[in-house]
Amino acid sequence: MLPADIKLTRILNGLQKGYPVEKNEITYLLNLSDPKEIDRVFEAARKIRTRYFGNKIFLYGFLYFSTFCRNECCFCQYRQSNTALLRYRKTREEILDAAREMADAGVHLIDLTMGEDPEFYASGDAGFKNFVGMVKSVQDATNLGVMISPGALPDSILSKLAAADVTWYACYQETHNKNLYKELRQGQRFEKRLAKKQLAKGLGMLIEEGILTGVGETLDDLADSILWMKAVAVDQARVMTFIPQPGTPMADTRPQNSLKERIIIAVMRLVLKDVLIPASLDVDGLSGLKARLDAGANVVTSIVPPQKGLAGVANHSLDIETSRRTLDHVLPILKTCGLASARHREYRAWTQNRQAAFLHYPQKKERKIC
Ligand code: SAM
Ligand code: MD0
Ligand code: SF4
Repeated sequence: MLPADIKLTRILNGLQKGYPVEKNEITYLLNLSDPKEIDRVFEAARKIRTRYFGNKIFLYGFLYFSTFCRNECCFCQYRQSNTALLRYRKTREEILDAAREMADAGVHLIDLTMGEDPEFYASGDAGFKNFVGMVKSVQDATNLGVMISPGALPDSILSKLAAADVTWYACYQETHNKNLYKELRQGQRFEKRLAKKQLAKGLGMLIEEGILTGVGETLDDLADSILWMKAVAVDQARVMTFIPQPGTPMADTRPQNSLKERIIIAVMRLVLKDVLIPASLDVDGLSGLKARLDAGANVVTSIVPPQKGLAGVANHSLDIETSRRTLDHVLPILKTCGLASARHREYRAWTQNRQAAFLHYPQKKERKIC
C-alpha cells in the first residue's frame, strides 16, 4: 500500500471503530481529491449510516410560508434590501392546505420556515401569537412532528413552542468562524444565534445546525464546525452549497459544484455518526439527490408541493412547479440507492428516543440566556 492509502485506511478504520477523532484527520478527509479515495470515504459513510438507520430514510416537507425578512444576510436572495423579489406571506388556511397535502403524500415532518418577517418580529411577543397558533394548528391538522425555522426567536416564544411539543428548532450558523459569520450574517450577533440553539436544546427540543460551503470558508473552518456540532450534540447536521443570488452582494461569487458538499456530508456522517443529515433538494434539485444519499445523508429535505406558489431558499423555484420535489419523484430514487422511506412510527421513535436521551441537557439553571 502507498503511504496515502495507509493513512486513509487508518483514519477510516478509527472512525468506524468509534475512536476519538482529531481535527487534522477531519481536514485530511475534507482535502481529498483522488476520486478513488473519495469513493472510499463515501462507502465508509454509507456503512455507518446503515449501522444506525438500516436502509431507512426520513422525508421532510418544506413550507416557506413567509418570504419577508428584516435581515441582510449577504448570501440570501430574501435579504430585506433585495427589492427585485416578489414576496408572499401565506394565510393559515393556505399553510394548512399545503401541510395536509404533504402529510397525505407521506412525509414524516413539516418544516415551517420564514424570513425574520417584521409582521411577526416588529411587535414584541404579541406579534408571535398568530405564529404560535399556526404552528399548533399544523401539528393538529397533520398529526406529524414539526420543525420551525423562523430565525432567532425571542426566548419567551421558543419556550412557548417547546411547551407546545414542537419537535425541532432549526437555526443555522453558516460558519463557526466569527469573522466570516460577520460578513455573511451582517448585523446579527454570533453568540446570540448560538445561544438560541442551546436554549432550544435545553428546553428539550431537537436542534438542527447548518453550514454553507463555497462562501470563502477554509478546511479548518469546516473542521471547526463539525467539531462544534459534535460538542453541542446537534441532532441534525446540514451542509448546503452556496448558490450565488442576483441582487445580493455575493452575486458574483464563483459557484462551486456539489463535490465539496458531498465530502462534507460523508465526513459529518463519519464523525457525528447517529445524527440526521439532510440531502436537500433545494441546491441541485432532484438530479442531485442520489449523489447526496450516496455520500451518507439519511433525510430528504425541501419536498415542496406544486401549484401553491411556494418557494425554495437556495433556489427560488427549481423543480417545484414541475412536481419534481414530490414523493412521486423522490421514492423511486431512494429505491435505486437500495433505500426506502421509514415508517411513521420509526421516525417518531427516533425523535422521541433522541429527546429522552437529552432530557437534562444542559442543567437548566446553568443555561445562559441572552
Ligand atoms: N430566516 C431563517 C433563518 O435565516 O434562520 C430561516 C431561513 S433559513 C432555513 C435559510 C437557510 O438557507 C440559510 O440559513 C442558509 O443556510 C440557506 N441559504 C440561504 N441562501 C442560500 C443560498 N444562496 N445558497 C445556499 N443556501 C442558502
Ligand atoms: C431545505 N430549503 O431543506 C430548506 C431549508 C430550513 N429548515 C431548511 C434550507 O433545503
Ligand atoms: Fe432572512 Fe434567513 Fe435569508 Fe437571512 S437567511 S436574509 S434571516 S431569510
